[in-house]
Amino acid sequence: MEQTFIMIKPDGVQRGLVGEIISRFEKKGFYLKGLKMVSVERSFAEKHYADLSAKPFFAGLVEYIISGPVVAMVWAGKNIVVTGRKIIGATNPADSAPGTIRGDLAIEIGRNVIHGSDSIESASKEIALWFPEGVAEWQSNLHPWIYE
Ligand code: RTP
Repeated sequence: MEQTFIMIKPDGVQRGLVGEIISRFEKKGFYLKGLKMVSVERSFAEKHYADLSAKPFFAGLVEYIISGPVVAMVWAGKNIVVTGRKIIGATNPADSAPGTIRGDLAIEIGRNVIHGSDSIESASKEIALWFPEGVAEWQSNLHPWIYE
């Protein structure tokens, strides 16, 4: 089953949106395989966003991610990488459709409450980075009611 890495950013945690965000993924039928709250070091945040290191917003992005605890998760389900990005909405909340997490819950690109892996390859890299200990092997017993 496909997996993705989802992170609730510090603004999402501080604003009390953890339950709301988890609920959206659960209600869709995806299942939670790993979950932890962590405060990351600067070097770790820089590693996670290494692909963006040349961008002008990189320093501000790193400050944002280390500004408070984040909730790191692994979610599983059919096409979860692409579908998860749809649930999350466009990077800039100003362009995110209503009904998406960012469309409903955020205003600015630099405070867009959530991260989701953008490909299967980055999902596996990010899961390995954030969950070096691995995640529990289990499958929801709702499986036959969600998948034919
Ligand atoms: P994410 O990685 O957080 O899921 O976001 P994304 O793929 O939708 O967007 P990406 O281009 O990878 O950017 C990562 C995060 O950097 C911040 N950002 N700020 N100020 C800016 O112009 C700007 N552009 C991007 C956002 O927090 C974005 O989610």
